[in-house]
Amino acid sequence: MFLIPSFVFANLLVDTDLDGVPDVDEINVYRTDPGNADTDGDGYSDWRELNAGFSPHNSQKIKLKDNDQDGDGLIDKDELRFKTDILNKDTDGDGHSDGDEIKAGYDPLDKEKIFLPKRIEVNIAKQELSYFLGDVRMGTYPVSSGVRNSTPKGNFTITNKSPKAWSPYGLWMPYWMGLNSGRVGIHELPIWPNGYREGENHLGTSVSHGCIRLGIGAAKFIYDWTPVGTGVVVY
Ligand SMILES: [Ca+2]
Ligand SMILES: [Ca+2]
Ligand SMILES: [Ca+2]
Ligand SMILES: [Ca+2]
Repeated sequence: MFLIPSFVFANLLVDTDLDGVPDVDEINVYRTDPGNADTDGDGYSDWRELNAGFSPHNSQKIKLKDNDQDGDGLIDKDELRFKTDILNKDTDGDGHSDGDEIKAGYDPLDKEKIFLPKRIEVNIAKQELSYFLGDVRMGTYPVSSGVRNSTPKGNFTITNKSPKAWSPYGLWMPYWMGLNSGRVGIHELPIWPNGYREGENHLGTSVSHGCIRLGIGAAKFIYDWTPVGTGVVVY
């Protein structure tokens, strides 16, 4: 009586070329040849390459995170994370490449002009800010949050932005994004009126009055990427 379920299970995971990657995944996910254990003919099986993070489509020894097999501006690793076609520049056939859609925040799997939801998460214990497009974590930066747990935790929304805001503590806060939590926001390392910039060495430790400080470069990037209305989870 135990044979029946295992037979069904084995049937669901047909692996024609016996390389360890089921046909269904070769066809739908990795776009490798389900009838050839070594799609790119480099001597390493598709399974072995995928498990080690290498491209099974490129006979050069190149990782999924460094390879853009279809040349659409989206690396193979991100194609797998966004579930786009690793071998098709324009998965949804709307005339815009997968890479351009992700850069602009559109859903690369939907012909309609639908934005993927953007979200920011701040991990106080790790002193890190991550930004998400859809379910995909796009990147992480070190932050400096409020000393003695003065940064409020919870779910917030970006309610206003300013390229250079003035703090009641008497300093400039470049690339300010205010949260609906009162006076707290996300901004670049602050600048005193005499031009002194609070140091990068604060990143990774909580020294602010409650705001979430980002480093130079990271702050501008997040400022440009984030529209007003974006959700921010602080935990
Ligand atoms: Ca296979
Ligand atoms: Ca191979
Ligand atoms: Ca690509
Ligand atoms: Ca497209």
